Amino acid sequence: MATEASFRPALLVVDCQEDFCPPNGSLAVPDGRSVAPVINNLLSLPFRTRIATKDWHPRNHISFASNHPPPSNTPFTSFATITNPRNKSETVTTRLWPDHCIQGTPGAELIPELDVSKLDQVVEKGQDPLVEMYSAFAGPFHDPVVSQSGLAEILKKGEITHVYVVGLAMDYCVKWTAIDAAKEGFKTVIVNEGTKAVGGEGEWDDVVAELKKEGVEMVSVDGEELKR
Ligand code: VGL
Ligand code: ZN
Repeated sequence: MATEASFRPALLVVDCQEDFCPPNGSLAVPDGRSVAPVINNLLSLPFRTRIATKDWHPRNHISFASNHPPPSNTPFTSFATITNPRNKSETVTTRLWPDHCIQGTPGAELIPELDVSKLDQVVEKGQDPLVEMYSAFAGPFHDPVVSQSGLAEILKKGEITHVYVVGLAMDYCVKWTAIDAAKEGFKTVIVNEGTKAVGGEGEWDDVVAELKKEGVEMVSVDGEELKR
């Protein structure tokens, strides 16, 4: 009897958009554009499906500091409270950012260095003005309806077993997408060279430790020891 475990991998390319890249991105991740050649190499491998995500906010999005009154409206350092629209007693505190990835603007475009011809699908997220959504699967509330992208269903329909995550930013959308992928039951792996952090290298080790606790594995494309 054959007893091989099945291996049906998917590649998730998270938020490789102009606003997350130098030199002009409003929320540029240091060295963010450098993930493109690594991701293009991965895109040519035999994944069952290759899906890009786009942060896709309306102008009035709650994560934009510009939509909040002073004094608590400083990008990067101020926070806001957001409420589950279906359960007002469920709230989370979330960081405020410069305006970024506004639907239909140049900043929301995928970067031209990315080989989009190899993508099977693009999933947009973060459209609800009242909900922050780092994970490409769902918003921060444990709610079966609020801010669900449908990504889990797409992967399950494709009988995906393993999810490889790359893109921007390691400490926000890559992290929460990977954590949700693991929670959905996929064996989840982040490719080290395919991601960069908004916070730079400072908290990198903390993020990796948190991911490990959630069952997410880090791998390196060149097989060298992961020391960053
Ligand atoms: C992201 C901050 C705000 C990300 C998105 O893609 O990591 N970070 N929105
Ligand atoms: Zn965003």
